[in-house]
Amino acid sequence: MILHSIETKSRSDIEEEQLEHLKKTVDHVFKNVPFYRGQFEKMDISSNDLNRIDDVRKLPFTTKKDLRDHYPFGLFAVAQEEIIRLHASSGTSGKSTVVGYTKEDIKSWTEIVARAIAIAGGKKGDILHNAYGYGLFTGGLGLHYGGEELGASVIPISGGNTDRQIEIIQDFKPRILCSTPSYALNIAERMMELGIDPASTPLELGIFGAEPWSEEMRKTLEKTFGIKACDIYGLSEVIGPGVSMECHEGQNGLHIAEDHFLVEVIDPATLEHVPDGADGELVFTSLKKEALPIIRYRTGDIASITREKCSCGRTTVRMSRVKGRIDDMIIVRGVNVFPSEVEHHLLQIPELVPHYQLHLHRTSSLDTVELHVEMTDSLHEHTSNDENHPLLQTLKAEIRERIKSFCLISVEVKIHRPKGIERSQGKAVRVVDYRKQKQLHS
Ligand code: DLL
Repeated sequence: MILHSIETKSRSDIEEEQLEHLKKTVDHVFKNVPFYRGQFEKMDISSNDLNRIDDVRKLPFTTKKDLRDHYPFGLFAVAQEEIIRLHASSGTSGKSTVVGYTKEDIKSWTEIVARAIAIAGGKKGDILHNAYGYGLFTGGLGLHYGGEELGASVIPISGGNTDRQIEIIQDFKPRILCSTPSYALNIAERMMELGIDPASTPLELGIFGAEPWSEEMRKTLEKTFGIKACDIYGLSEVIGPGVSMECHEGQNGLHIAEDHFLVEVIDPATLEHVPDGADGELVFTSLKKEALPIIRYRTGDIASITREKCSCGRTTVRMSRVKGRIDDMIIVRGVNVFPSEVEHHLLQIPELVPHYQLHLHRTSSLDTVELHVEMTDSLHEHTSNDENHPLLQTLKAEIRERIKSFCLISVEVKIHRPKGIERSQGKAVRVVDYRKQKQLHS
């Protein structure tokens, strides 16, 4: 295992390097981005006020709204002819956010992702099946360039056309599968339908991310494919995949590429910092980006961080799995729940397959939650397609009880027959909010 120099530095050395690049980034945006210049002038702050890394707290936050307000290129810090790539994230409401990269940015990102794949246990000579979507989404091209840089043979299959994916996996014998965890499950399920045991493929490693997933989902994927599954995190506004990556040795938190990104964790309500180990909203500042440097970007993602050295030997800050996005948090009568927490408990029920959705409704002034789950083939056979079968009634009650006691919310359970819940080709849709749709239509 070859570690990058940043990965084993002492905390003070890491912070010294970060401070130097933070100052440069602040000067860069002050000079080239009117939005930031305006903010800094209003707050009477410049890079001269940054004497230690914690002084980043003196700087203003950037939000998704700021990016949208300057759609498409308003926050870019270089001339258009310096931009060699554009990506965009779709977003469910409003305009998408557009991100740009200079030649140097693409070089950095490529190196970051190559490192990430290596952290997960990938190496030169591996065949890498890249089922992240190619296009404006950063997943496909991000993993593609990183894989090539590492010296892997990249199969640029993109998402969708699952039968073709399976044929390629069987014929090309990749060691690494890159996709969203929900799409990996979809591939496994289709393999089983075709009479192929997913564990019989040569796959040894899954690099899964781009959506929240639970520890139970990891176990399911590892068992089904007979692989090690590692979590990759990133977001287009910060760079794309590779902002952090879980190591295959520890599988205990994701190592942040601290030479490129400075992380903070805040309470999203008070905007105050929370201590290490406590959940809060992740905030990132880019340290080396040219085209779209970003200052204290509020990701909306909930996780915690630790600065403890990892068993793999790396000293870089690790973040926990992302529990979910603040926007996806379900609030029912004062109780907050993330879909990933519901997933964690659902996946412990052997009669269910790992596909589910939460539907939110509003009846008069009360919010209600329907939990849609799907039974296994064998339960379906057992219950002979009878919705009122006592086994299904018992299962419903068990699910309701379990969610009530662990997640503290009451849900109405709907059990679907096999394949009754829509499968994802990319990011899974876990929450469908009919409350908003109602409001839109009324
Ligand atoms: O999803 C980048 C990516 C591609 C990451 C491939 C990993 C693999 P966006 O489309 O901009 O970028 O979406 C970013 O996805 O703010 C999180 O809410 C969510 N997300 C990304 N990775 C994870 C993860 C890509 N490992 C948004 N766990 C982020 C949980 C994740 N959520």
